[in-house]
Amino acid sequence: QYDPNIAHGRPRSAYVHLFEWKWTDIALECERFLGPKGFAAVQVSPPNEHAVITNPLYPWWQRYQPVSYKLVSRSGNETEFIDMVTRCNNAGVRIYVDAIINHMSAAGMGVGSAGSSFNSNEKDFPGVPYGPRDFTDDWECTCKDGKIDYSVPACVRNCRLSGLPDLAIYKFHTRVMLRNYFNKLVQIGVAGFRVDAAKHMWPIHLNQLLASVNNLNTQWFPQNSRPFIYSEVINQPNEPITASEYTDSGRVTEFGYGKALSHAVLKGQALANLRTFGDGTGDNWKMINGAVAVSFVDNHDNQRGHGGGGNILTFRQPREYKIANAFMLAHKYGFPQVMSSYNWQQNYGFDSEGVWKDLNDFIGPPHAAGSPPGTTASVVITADGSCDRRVGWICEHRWRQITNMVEFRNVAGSGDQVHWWDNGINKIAFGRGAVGATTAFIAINNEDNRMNEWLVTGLPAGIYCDVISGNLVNGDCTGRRIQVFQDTKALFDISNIYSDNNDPIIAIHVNAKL
Ligand code: AAO
Repeated sequence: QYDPNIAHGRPRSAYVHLFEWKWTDIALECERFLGPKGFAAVQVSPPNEHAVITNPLYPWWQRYQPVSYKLVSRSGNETEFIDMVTRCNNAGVRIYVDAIINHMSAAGMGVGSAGSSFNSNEKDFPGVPYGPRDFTDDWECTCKDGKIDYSVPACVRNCRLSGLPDLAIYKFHTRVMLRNYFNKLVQIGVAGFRVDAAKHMWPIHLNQLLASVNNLNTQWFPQNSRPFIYSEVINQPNEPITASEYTDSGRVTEFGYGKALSHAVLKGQALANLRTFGDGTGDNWKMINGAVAVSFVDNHDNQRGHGGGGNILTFRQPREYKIANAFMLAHKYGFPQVMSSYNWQQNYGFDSEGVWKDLNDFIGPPHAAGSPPGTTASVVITADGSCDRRVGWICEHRWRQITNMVEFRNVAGSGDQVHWWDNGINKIAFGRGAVGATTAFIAINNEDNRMNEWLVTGLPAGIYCDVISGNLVNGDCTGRRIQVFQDTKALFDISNIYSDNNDPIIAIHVNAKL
């Protein structure tokens, strides 16, 4: 279903991907931060047993190589997982599981993170159990030389993605195993699933499987609630497989959103053009309808050059990244995902096939000092509420400019985009709500000169706290104050000085009114 199963009590309208975080850290984060700050949910890394890969050393992508559906992974064990889901639900924050169901590990003979032995060469995964008959037969693959040709749907769907043994999800036993896995998670209290590599499965098979999953746990969800589904489909305009083939079972990831937004913030085209971004008019920027989309600036793949290239903004360009996220969270389109990353040392060079890339794009999450290799470090929160950079977690979701825009979005609700203003190039502003009756308003100056404009905001008169430069604390604003006059006009004076603590954005809303 499209509905993200948000907790009742207060509006929540964006979720965060806590990439590679441990379950114990996520439980704490739900209680101390995400719940109070109005985040709707967390996408967690795959919780099931995965291959343990040592060449390269413990890459993050080992978690995309399932060995069984036992809930023991680099992020923690089953007890910790259950504790996290329980505590997050109780804090009003949902858990979405990254479900790797298209394939199993290709790591040869080995032992997985829960201790199950496997032999991928024989398609033997006794921890599930799966045997050769549960996979697509190699003869069914119509790709030339077994290499995926994205212009041929049958090849994309009946062959191995990156050499990973391809599960036949339509076969009886395979489907029972997958359904049991989903049902176990639903029973624990999980609210939804990201369907990894959906493009590589036939939509009809996926629909059948997902429809067979149980209703959500009534401890936290109303009777007959269905799991929220979003399928990962890297939609390329030039490929025959389209995202809309996957909207019967739920939303799809709209990769075009972050790509076009990053392009605009990097001045590849005018921000002013975003006036019609994804609003359904014209060709809708070749994006899927926002009501069935998950939007994001970057994800765990394209922030490191995997599966979906393009010039995507990431935490490495903080000023531009904050502009892009502020725009996304203010903008009506989709159900947005905020990325929360860890740092790694990039190392550009030619790989063995002569491709210029970051040779360190495999590096896994921060390592816990003094622990065995492959052990993930805990997140450390510093006195100012950010994550300790020395450990390596970036925690973009804790950047004030991003956190506070999540609240902006919650306040804006389903309000329309109104009172749009632009200077034709890279200064823009818009409100959310009805004409003359908005609840939130944002202005962005992405130019090398000052913005100094009186704009109609549609907001009630009064003094507002700019939630980009500060917070409303005990009725006082730690950032800039913006006065809205009776005619709903306010002065947006945004300098062009480049520094990290001078973001070229002003954002105000009725919940941060003095
Ligand atoms: C690892 C190794 C491999 C090895 C394999 C098996 O890296 O060398 O062969 O193990 O031993 C992650 C990693 C993989 C890793 C895998 C398993 O990214 O490197 O492989 O775990 O450990 C396609 C899929 C999409 C997928 C994406 C990565 O369609 O579903 O590749 N994303 C998900 C996850 C991802 C994960 C998996 C799936 C697997 O998010 O983290 O992989 O569970 C085209 C297609 C896309 C395609 C890309 C990349 O796009 O449209 O569908 O994504 O190619 O192959 C231009 C091109 C266009 C291209 C686009 C993006 O626009 O014109 O053709 O750029 O590159």
